[in-house]
Amino acid sequence: MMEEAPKKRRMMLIGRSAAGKTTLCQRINHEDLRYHKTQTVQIINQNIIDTPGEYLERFSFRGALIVTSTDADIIVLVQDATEQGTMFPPYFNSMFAKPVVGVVTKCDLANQKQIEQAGKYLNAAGAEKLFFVSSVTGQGVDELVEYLQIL
Ligand SMILES: Nc1nc2c(ncn2[C@@H]2O[C@H](COP(=O)(O)OP(=O)(O)OP(=O)(O)O)[C@@H](O)[C@H]2O)c(=O)[nH]1
Ligand SMILES: [Mg+2]
Repeated sequence: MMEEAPKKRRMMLIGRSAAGKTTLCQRINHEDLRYHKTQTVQIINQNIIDTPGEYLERFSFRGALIVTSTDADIIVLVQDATEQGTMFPPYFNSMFAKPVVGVVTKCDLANQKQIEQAGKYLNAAGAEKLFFVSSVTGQGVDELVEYLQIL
């Protein structure tokens, strides 16, 4: 029998525009942080699926999100700590037949109350575990990567 190298797990990032999905990818991959708007689904290093915010914001893209999620092992909901409100409806996790975790981004810009509120939105959306990160300072990113086992 042929031995196969252990397959890397693949995560899919979902969150509204400017939530910090692409910047988190850059931080995870130790790249320079530079802003560019994500226009279409991007597969990065085989282990991360980065999606444009529009896939969450526009209801007509929901089907595309579900189809894309079949290529992922784990779904990561990304919520900006400084955002008022959320785009994630309650039980959003039930759209996917995959484990769903939540990441609160931009913790470097937010106060404790904002960070807690963002976590509540993600819990309501069905995230089974939460991570609190800043892609600028690197806070929380190693813990996330270790949990996801994507590297
Ligand atoms: N201070 C701070 N800024 C961040 C953080 N994460 C992202 N940003 C900034 O937020 C802006 C949007 O970040 P992106 O990562 O491009 O957002 P996105 O979720 O990929 O957005 P779309 O591609 O439009 O869906 C950029 O200017 C980032 O520099 C963070 O943790 N801290
Ligand atoms: Mg992006």
